[in-house]
Amino acid sequence: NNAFVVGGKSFTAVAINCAAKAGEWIMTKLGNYASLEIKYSEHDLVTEVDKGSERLIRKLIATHFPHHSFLGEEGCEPGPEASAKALEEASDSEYLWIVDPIDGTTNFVHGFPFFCVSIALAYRGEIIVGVVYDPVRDELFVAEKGKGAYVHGRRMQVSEDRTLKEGLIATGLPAEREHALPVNLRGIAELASQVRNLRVAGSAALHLAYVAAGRLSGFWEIGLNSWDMAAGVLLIQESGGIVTDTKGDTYSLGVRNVAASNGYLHDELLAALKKAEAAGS
Ligand code: 2AM
Ligand code: CA
Ligand code: CA
Ligand code: CA
Repeated sequence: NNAFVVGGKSFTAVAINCAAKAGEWIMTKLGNYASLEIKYSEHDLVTEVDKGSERLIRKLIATHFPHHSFLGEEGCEPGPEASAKALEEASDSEYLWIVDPIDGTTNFVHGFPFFCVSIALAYRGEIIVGVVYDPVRDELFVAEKGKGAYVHGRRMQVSEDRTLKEGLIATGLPAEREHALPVNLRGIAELASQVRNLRVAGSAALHLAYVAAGRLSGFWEIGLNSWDMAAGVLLIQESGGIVTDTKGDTYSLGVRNVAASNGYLHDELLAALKKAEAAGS
């Protein structure tokens, strides 16, 4: 009895196939996308490549698993309220695919080679498959609940950096500039003095995959959506790391402010974020 195979079809194989096909197509459009639209604010971009990638993934999943539910970024109205509502509406699904067709659209638009496709499958609200594919480097990160996480077919393990002082930590600048940005800038100011160095590379899903792979010691970001994190969270959990919200509460699909790490320096990361939060009040 294999929880990842139903009716002879492997969820993971379909997720990998979708990510690979979408990623390959995205690369043909790098540097020559046709239309750029602004969604919610001037920091929130979408191209026809985001939409086409989502359409491709959605169709492929539907041919294999017609009764599964689907939550994709580009199928949602923009803005935090609409995405929270879409997740809420999808939350009683048995099987729910959670898809970000391009994570790092701003990078894609500028030709900065750090973006990915993120595909997760949740069963009754629990993430059971997570796939992040970086088409630039042809790196495929795959996790199955309880079965470990792999990159290039090799088992992943989080880093062994014990303290923030030895840590390479990443974050993202929130699209919402009025409230979330100042909060995160205080976090950056606090962390910058404590860590070995900080990175802000523009793809939450790929940052999470890098924590899983031991390339980053930790990551936090404010105001994310389920599709940015779902696959990456399982990658980290299956690589020995920890994911919570920025207050230290257990991760669930509705979390928007995320803190992820190798586990060793998690408390130190949370303490720094708490200090930054207090500094603003
Ligand atoms: P995207 O490229 O799929 O939009 C960078 O800090 C991270 O923030 C990326 O993962 C990016 O995902 C996400 N992001 C970009 N615009 C956003 C918005 N308006 N609301 C929430 N997250 C956003
Ligand atoms: Ca987006
Ligand atoms: Ca995203
Ligand atoms: Ca996206």
